[in-house]
Amino acid sequence: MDVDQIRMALGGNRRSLARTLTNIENGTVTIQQIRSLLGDNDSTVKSKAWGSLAITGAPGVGKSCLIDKLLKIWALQGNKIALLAIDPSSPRTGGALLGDRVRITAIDNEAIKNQIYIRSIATRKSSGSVPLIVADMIDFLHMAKWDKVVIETVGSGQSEVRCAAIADRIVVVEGPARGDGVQAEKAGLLELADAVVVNKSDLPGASKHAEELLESFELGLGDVPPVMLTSALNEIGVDEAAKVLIQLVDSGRSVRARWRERLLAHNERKILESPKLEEILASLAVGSTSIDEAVRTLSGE
Ligand SMILES: Nc1nc2c(ncn2[C@@H]2O[C@H](COP(=O)(O)OP(=O)(O)OP(=O)(O)O)[C@@H](O)[C@H]2O)c(=O)[nH]1
Ligand SMILES: [Mg+2]
Repeated sequence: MDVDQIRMALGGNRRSLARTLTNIENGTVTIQQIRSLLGDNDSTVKSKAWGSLAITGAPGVGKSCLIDKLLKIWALQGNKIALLAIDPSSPRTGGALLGDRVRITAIDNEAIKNQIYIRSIATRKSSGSVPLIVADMIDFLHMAKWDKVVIETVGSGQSEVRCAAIADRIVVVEGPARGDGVQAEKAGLLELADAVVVNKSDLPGASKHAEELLESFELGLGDVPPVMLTSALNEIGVDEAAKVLIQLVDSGRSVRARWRERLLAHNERKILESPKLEEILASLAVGSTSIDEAVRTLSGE
């Protein structure tokens, strides 16, 4: 562990920050090691304001475009914001690298570029549990005084949903209605939403979809999250969304679902990071152990 590098990162050096985050991503340093080095035992004050906000939704709904506008507004208000863009190089999203299709232009703005930090996470390279790597990166960014961390993640697939569940708040971005109502496949993600943004309001079907979403939330249990309409492209509704999102409160409705995802993520880490994993996989492959036995061994029973 490079102690000087960590101290420089915490002191505001961006190159050291990038390197430390890479080490966390590769598993060569853990957040526990960093905390014990600093004599810090997670004394983060739990305030009502969020420290991390996940922005999630299907590929192409306009998450990056919307985030670019939100970062600009929040930075101009004096916030320091880091963006962690997860899995932008996934084959599913057509291999569009961060900034490839939609550049985050907020960092080109001289007035605010020192208040914005952008980092992408290539999950395919990771051998550990991605959601918890993201959690550790958020922790380190907070330690380095990046008070607000925004996470962009595609909202399909278990690992991505779990990445979103790591954040203090979850915003689901949707597009205009495709005439198929609110799909069951999306219900799981919407269950986690503290707010929903229907983007591309310049296209037909957006307000209809916002109404459909409100109706389905009203049919469900608990409080109804804010549902907002934006056109990130034409910068319509974005100021209002920025205002609601920066002070977004935890919807009581999503708390249990979020803890379920976190519990599963921790369980996954236990398995993926077990020193016995390879050995157990080999035994399972040749049939010399049962799955029940393997689970018992991995959970240390
Ligand atoms: N008409 C319209 N197009 C938009 C709007 N917002 C974004 N787009 C376009 O939608 C496309 C996808 O935008 P992105 O911001 O890359 O979407 P994304 O959700 O980040 O996509 P992935 O990261 O690949 O999941 C781009 O061509 C944008 O220009 C909008 O409000 N209206
Ligand atoms: Mg994107």
